Amino acid sequence: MSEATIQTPQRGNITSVPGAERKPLTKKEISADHPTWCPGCGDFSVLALYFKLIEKRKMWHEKVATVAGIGCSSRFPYFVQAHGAHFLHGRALPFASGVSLTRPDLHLFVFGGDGDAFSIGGNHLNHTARKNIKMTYVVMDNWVYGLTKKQTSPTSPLGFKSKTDGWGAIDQPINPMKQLISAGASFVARAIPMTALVSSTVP
Ligand SMILES: Cc1ncc(C[n+]2csc(CCOP(=O)(O)OP(=O)(O)O)c2C)c(N)n1
Ligand SMILES: [Mg+2]
Repeated sequence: MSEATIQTPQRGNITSVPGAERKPLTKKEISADHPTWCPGCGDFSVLALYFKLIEKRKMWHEKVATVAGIGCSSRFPYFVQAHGAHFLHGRALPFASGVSLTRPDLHLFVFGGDGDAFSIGGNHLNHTARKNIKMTYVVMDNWVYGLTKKQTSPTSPLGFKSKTDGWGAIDQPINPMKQLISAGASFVARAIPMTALVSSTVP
């Protein structure tokens, strides 16, 4: 490793010794603001996995960028130490595409909710998958518009009672996996409670 100045939030500037092995970042070094999610929210598990990933894969602050739209889940960039942007509702993907194309050396993570990804940002989702832009998109799908206090989202199940469907949702929910595969995403995986789309070989 060549000599370089490394910025860490806890330790300030560290000039590395040439040839010295850089230690993986710890959870303490990668965390930023205290998460403001409600107790018990599944979003915490995504954050916990993110910390593990950064540590295990030895990723460095200066090589990671996080981008999000608007929603509870989209507050993710505030909770981690990395380059980050909290952008417009549904517009995280076009913003992130610009980051990816200009900085292909970065590990780019995009975070958002089901409303952000499949509703207001649905069009961008299809085209980003089609273009196979290098990024990891994590959709934290809680089947509802959480931040705005419970409106029906595109993944809300039939009969779901919300502020916009007092008698229960009558529209068939979308199937995110089918949609992303048919749009051309190169890697798609689903877990509870999140849906992850990796649009290229990252990380
Ligand atoms: C252009 C625009 N339209 C509507 C809103 C209001 N709004 C903020 S978050 C949100 C939905 C968030 O739902 P989701 O993406 O599922 O995220 P969650 O809060 O569930 O994590 C809406 C409709 C907004 N901020 N901007
Ligand atoms: Mg949601």
